[in-house]
Amino acid sequence: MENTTDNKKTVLSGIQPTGTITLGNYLGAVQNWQRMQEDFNSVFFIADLHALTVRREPAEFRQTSLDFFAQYLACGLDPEKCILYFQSHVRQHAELQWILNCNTYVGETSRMTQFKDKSAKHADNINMGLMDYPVLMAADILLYQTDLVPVGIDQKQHLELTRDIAIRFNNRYGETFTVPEAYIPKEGAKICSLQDPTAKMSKSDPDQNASVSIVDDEATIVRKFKRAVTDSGNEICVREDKPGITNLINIYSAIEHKAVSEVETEFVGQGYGSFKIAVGEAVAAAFKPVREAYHTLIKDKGQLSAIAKNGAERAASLAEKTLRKVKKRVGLVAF
Ligand code: ATP
Ligand code: LTN
Repeated sequence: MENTTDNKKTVLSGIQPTGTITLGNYLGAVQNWQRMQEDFNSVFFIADLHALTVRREPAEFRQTSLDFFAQYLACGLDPEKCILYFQSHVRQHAELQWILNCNTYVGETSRMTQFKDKSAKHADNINMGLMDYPVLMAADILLYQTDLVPVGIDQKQHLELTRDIAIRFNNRYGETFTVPEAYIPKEGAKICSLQDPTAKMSKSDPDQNASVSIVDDEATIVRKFKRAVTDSGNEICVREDKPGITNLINIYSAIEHKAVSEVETEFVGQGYGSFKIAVGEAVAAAFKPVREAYHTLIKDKGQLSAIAKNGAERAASLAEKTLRKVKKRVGLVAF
C-alpha cells in the first residue's frame, strides 16, 4: 500500500460499528473486500465517528467497536494485505472534513435520502453530525486518493456527492483529489430480511429473527432460517411474486458460489421446509470458521490493539500527504 510506484488502484470502505456484522453486510460488503485486498491497495476502517451521529451508551459502544474490529479480521481481512484501523484514530479524517465542509452547500447535504430517513427516525436528535455525515464520508474517501468504493446500493447517493465535492475542489484549487467511483456488487447487493423479504436485512433491526449475524451459533442460524417467511406455493425458483424464496435462493447462491439456475435445479421437487434447512446449514457451515476465529481474536486485546495501532499509523501517513496538499491549496500558512 505504501508503495506508490505500483499501478494498483486504491479501494476503501468502512462500516459503522453498531450491532454485529450481518449476513447482508457480509455478502454485500465484507466478502468483496476480502477478495479485493488481493488485487488492490486496500484501506478498510471502522466508521466509529459516523456512528456517533446516533446516541450511544459509551461503554457498550466501545465494546461493540472492538468486537467489530475482531469480526473484520475473522472475516479474512488480513493486516498483511490491507490497512485496517479505527476512523477516530486518524485525526486527518475530521480535519479534512472541516475544509470540505467549507466547500459543500447545506442544500446538498440536507437533500440526502439517508439524512431525511434518519431525521424522521431520530426526530429528537437531528444533530449537525447527521447532516454532515456524507461530508465526513467524502473526507474518508478523498484522503486516500481512492479509485473504488465497494458499498451496497444504499450508499450510491453519498458517493455521488463525494464525486461532486472532489470535482468542485479540483476545479477551484487545481487537481488535488482522485474522483472515486462506487463499486456495487451484482451478487449480494441487497440481501433481504428473513421476516420481511421485501425489506433490506439490517443490523439495527430489533427483530432478532430478521437478520443473521456472522457470529450466531449453528443452531441459532438454522432456527432463523426455519422461521424465515416464505411465499405461497411450493416451487423453489426466483420469481417476482416469490420474494421470500428468491431471497433464500440468492443467499444460498452467494454463500455456495453457485449460479441461481444451478440452485433451482438442485432443489427441484423439494419442499420449502427442507430447502430452508439446507440454506441455514450452508450459512452455518460458512460462518463456523468465522465465528471460531472471532472468539479467539476477541480474547487477545493486545493483538487487536497492535494491529489497529499499526493500521492507524500507516493510514495517517498516507492521509497526511493529501491533507498537506489540501491545506496548501486553500492558502493555509505552513512553515
Ligand atoms: P444499520 O442497520 O445500522 O443501518 P446496515 O446493516 O444497514 O446497518 P450499514 O452499516 O448501513 O449496514 O452498511 C454497511 C455495508 O453493508 C454497506 O456497504 C452497505 O451497503 C452493506 N449492506 C448493508 N445491508 C446490506 C444488505 N442487506 N445487503 C447487501 N449489502 C448490505
Ligand atoms: N456510510 C457508510 C459507512 C461509511 C463508508 C465510508 C463507506 C463511512 N465512511 C467511506 C464507504 C466509504 C455505510 O455503509 N453506512
